Amino acid sequence: MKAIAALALAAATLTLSAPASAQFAKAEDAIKYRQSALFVMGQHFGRLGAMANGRIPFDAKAAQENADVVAQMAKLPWAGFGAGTDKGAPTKALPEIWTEQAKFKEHAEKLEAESVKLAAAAKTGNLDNLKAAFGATAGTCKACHDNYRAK
Ligand code: ASC
Repeated sequence: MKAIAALALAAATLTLSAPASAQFAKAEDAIKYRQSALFVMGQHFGRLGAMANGRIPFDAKAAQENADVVAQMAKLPWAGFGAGTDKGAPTKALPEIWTEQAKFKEHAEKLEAESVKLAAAAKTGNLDNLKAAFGATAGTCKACHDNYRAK
């Protein structure tokens, strides 16, 4: 009994501490999860873009906060692209995501890496640094969308 209780506790701890490898009850949940993560990331990324493109004044503190959220959110969507989640809810995800998994993963990792650099750039408080890192990060969004998202 003790061993079973210990195992159950270990499993619960793992689940609670690893949201990025969340298991989903059904494909629809995985699809909603990845779309939600990408949507939240896009909202925060958009605020950085507004500063980088001069549509709103540069606010170093806000930039840092938004970039930190982007860097965190960038880790999440990928758990929602598991096997069998190509359908189950409306989605623009293309079949190539599942037939070219290694390439798709490379795209995901590029976004994650650039968003970490973006957060570091935002911490410098320098608008030019932010602009450069924003452009590099946006390039990774676009590359993946061009290849793996329906128009
Ligand atoms: C954004 C956003 C994207 C990317 C992409 C970059 O702000 O929501 O998906 O930038 O448009 O090309």
